[in-house]
Amino acid sequence: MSGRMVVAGAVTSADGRLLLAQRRYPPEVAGLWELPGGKVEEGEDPAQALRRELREELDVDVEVGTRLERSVELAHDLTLVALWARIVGGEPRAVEHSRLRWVTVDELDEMAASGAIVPADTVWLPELSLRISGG
Ligand code: DCM
Repeated sequence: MSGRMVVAGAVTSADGRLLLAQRRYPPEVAGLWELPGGKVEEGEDPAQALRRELREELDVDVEVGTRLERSVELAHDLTLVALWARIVGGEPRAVEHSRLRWVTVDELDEMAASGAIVPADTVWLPELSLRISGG
């Protein structure tokens, strides 16, 4: 792993859904759905960065769990990782995204099949499907 890290949250609900957020920018991915998150800042660990990003983007407090296995090398020397998380305070709202959606595993699969998921985030589909379907 080199360069800076971007951390995304695999935010799950007690009833087995995953929180997806629809991007507004840049044009290549505007309208596509992602695991919300952002760049890890100097002096932060990934969990701290995710808690900060999800407060900024979703207006919620989250408890962060373990890391998903896969990571992705993005352009511009950025490495994208994901952490499991659950909401412990607040109701999520789309502060920076166009919309938010809680999806079931079937809905996630359909969205992926129709190309609605941000390309980088598709590496996590197997892990996400296993977890949110109760595996
Ligand atoms: N990114 C991604 N998938 C995510 C979150 C971020 O591919 N779930 C990418 C998009 C940008 C970079 O990481 O290239 C920085 O994200 P942002 O623009 O949200 O700060």
